[in-house]
Amino acid sequence: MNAALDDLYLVGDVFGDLPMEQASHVETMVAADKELAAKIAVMRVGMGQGRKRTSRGRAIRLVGCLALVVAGLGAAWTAFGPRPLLSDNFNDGWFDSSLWLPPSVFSRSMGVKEQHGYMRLLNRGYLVTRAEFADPISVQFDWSWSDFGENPLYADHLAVVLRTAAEPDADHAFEAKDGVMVKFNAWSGAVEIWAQPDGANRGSTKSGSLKLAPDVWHHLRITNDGERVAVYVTGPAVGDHDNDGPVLEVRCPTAPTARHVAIYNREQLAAIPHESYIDNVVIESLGRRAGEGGR
Ligand SMILES: [Ca+2]
Ligand SMILES: [Ca+2]
Repeated sequence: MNAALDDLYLVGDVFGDLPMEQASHVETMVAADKELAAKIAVMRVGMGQGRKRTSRGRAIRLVGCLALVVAGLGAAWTAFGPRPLLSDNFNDGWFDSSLWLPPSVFSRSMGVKEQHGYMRLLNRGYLVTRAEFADPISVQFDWSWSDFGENPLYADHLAVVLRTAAEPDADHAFEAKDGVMVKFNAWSGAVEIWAQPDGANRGSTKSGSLKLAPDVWHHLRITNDGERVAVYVTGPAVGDHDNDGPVLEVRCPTAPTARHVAIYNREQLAAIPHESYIDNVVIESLGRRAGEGGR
């Protein structure tokens, strides 16, 4: 029996409409379940101990039933509505090879590993979706980085690359060779967007506009409606930004390209390693055409 029917059953009981056998069943359930007892007590108080059959009581009852039916429909929509294209909370300790590709370039210093409920990226560790995603999409997840150095210059950088084949370029510090790259730079406290085919900078926030402190979680969301790419940051990093608006939005029309999504962090510099943690990745279709907005 689903929650909505349960509630309708209880409404019937509150108004004394149930046949004796069902009313007895409700009383047995209520006696055995404190939570249910509290719920039905609230309903009885709310209905004015409403076992009297007045027209006002019937009207209240009707409104109550309608509210419960609407709530039931809402729950059904949540359960059966659109699903994310990809979702991973990294909680089972197994690198899900049905969702993610192995890194195409690997050295002993680089790492990508699911552990302790997160995905750990070490020294240009690449996390790459197995699937390719057509625009428009949104990508969101939680990010925290570790500060291993005594020198703030060695803060981590996190890159999120859309529309990419996710091939690291050995000639350019293993950055992705193609795509639209959103880089979160914890040293400069800024977000930058770089895009192929010319590799040009398409826009940056002001230096110091985002206080991307280590060892705290920042929630990052990037929308790509096929025409514009927008970046949203929530959490302690936001500084002076309005939480509801993008920290950066640039024009970046769709071009024919591969369509993987890649997330990677900074390479090892001198003896200083770089480590980032990722959690709760969700990729969704925005379900609208290009030019209709990215939220
Ligand atoms: Ca897993
Ligand atoms: Ca997790």
